Amino acid sequence: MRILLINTNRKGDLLAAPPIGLCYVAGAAEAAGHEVKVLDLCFSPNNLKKLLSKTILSFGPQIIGLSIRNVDNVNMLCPVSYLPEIVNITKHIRNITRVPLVVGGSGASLMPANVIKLLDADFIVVADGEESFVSLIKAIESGESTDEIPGVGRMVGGKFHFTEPRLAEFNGRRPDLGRWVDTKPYQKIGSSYNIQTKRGCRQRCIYCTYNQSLEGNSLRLRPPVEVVDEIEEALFKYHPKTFEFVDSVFNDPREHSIAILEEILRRPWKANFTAMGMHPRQLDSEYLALMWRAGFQSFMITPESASDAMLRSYKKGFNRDEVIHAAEAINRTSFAAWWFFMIGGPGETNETLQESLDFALKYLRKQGRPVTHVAHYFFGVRIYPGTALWDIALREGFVSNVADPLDNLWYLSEDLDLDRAVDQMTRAASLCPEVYLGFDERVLVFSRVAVFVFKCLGFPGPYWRYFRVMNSFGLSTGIRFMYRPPDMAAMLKASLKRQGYTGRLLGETATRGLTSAPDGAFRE
Ligand code: B12
Repeated sequence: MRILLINTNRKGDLLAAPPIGLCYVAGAAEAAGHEVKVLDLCFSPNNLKKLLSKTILSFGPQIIGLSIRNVDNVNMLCPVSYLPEIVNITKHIRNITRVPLVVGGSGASLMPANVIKLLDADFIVVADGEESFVSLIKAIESGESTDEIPGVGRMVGGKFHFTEPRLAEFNGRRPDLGRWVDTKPYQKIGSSYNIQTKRGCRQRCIYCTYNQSLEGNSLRLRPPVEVVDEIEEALFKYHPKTFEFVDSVFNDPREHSIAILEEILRRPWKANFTAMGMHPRQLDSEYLALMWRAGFQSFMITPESASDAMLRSYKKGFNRDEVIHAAEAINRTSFAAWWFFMIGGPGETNETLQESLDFALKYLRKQGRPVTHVAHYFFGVRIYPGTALWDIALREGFVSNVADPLDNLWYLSEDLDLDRAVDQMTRAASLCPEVYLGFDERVLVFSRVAVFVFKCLGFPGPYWRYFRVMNSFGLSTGIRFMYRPPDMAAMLKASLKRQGYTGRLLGETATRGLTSAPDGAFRE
């Protein structure tokens, strides 16, 4: 059959993400004997209608698959929903053709019943797409029932009918990203060539979906030789500047990641690597040295808090000392490390928040070292169905049984004085250029211009490492907070109100003012 696969993700800024998931699916459909075409809308001009019409009319697909990666940008202070544009895309496709429309991808898997209804699609595929999609094509082609296909859902008489996914071993598959997608525009903006070394996440973080509908909680490891063979092939075929490991947590299990790094070192070539979602546990000097030798110069690290109380609350599986040890080990290197902190989970107080901010102030400042840190603090924890946080949020009135999870739903601890919290965060950002706040995401719209400048100046990537320099410049010239919304506490409250929350956080506000740092280390 002729299968058209469309990447609907158009977030083409500094963090542009090549559609690796869609490429895995394209490869599986082709291997099953189908004629496959991939249409990547990421860097397409704004008039999508013309492009969609042209592609559909010339290729004449018999099935169309849409990949939905993000439903929103998970940012409480500058929320963006990607759904309206995706709805327009599906409507336009429906106007041209009535062939079966199948949606898949992480955005689809998170809340399948809501997404299929919103998009009026024929089928939805949850979690791994390869086998489910191929079985679905076969059933559609032969007119057989699709009802028992693992991972496939559809609307039947107004109700969502769904068969649980069966998560297969993860080996013997190659997405061959560079074959299906033009990776040059991604590289131009500073993005990388994606590689996945495993599926599944065995962490139990209370807010997270990775170990559930996205990848499941049992680890499915790819043989290290196979991973590095894929890198080698892509390196010689497509010459990407950087490879990025897109596993939920690259260094868990540690032994598997070590085997990959050692396999890279056994090869005769050199390449650059980065990873998102590094785990602070056992991120020691020995491991970092191995990463560096293998070609890493940067990575993202996601402790989410530096307070023991909050790390326990989030069920992160490590403690503050381990976060500090990781920071101290990174400080002895020349890496660029982008840290992520989530403010406001169950039990967060202004004191625990200050502990997380003091961590950056004490351990992540440059202080003449070659290391570069960016410490990114976000307000609010996004509430997804099926997580432990959803149940907590339900009990505390942040969501209701009839809440639509596609709405931007947020949790913020009722023990947090929001006005004070905003002051604490702003104060930390004004003392420390490493500190980057959720509302700074607004400046990402300028990232293409910034990347152009960095390139002209010959600066090496990843370009996010220059956030620190830009913040320093902003602080010294007084423009650092130009894009700061005027009343952030009010914005946070309005967001909670919109989702139906009526509790304590919307009551009388407590006395404004700065909290004192618990250890007094950085009070001016
Ligand atoms: C790695 C990662 C990143 C990296 C990406 C680096 C890169 N170069 O690509 C970084 C850190 C930059 C990043 C940024 C962001 N991310 Co992110 N990221 C991930 C992560 C951990 C893995 C994504 C991935 O590549 N998976 C590997 C591929 C193979 O899996 P897949 O895409 O799911 O594909 C499979 C199936 O979904 C399915 N499938 C996919 N497409 C299709 C299509 C059809 C037709 C079918 C049938 C099946 C199918 O089959 C595939 C193969 O089995 C996911 C969480 C997760 N565990 O999935 C979050 C995730 C995708 N990110 C998310 C978000 C929100 C973002 C940001 C918007 C955050 C921000 N504000 O900046 C940005 C957006 C970036 C962008 N331009 O899109 C959310 C999206 C959910 C949501 N709320 O919208 C996720 C799910 C995390 C979460 N919060 O739960 N991210």
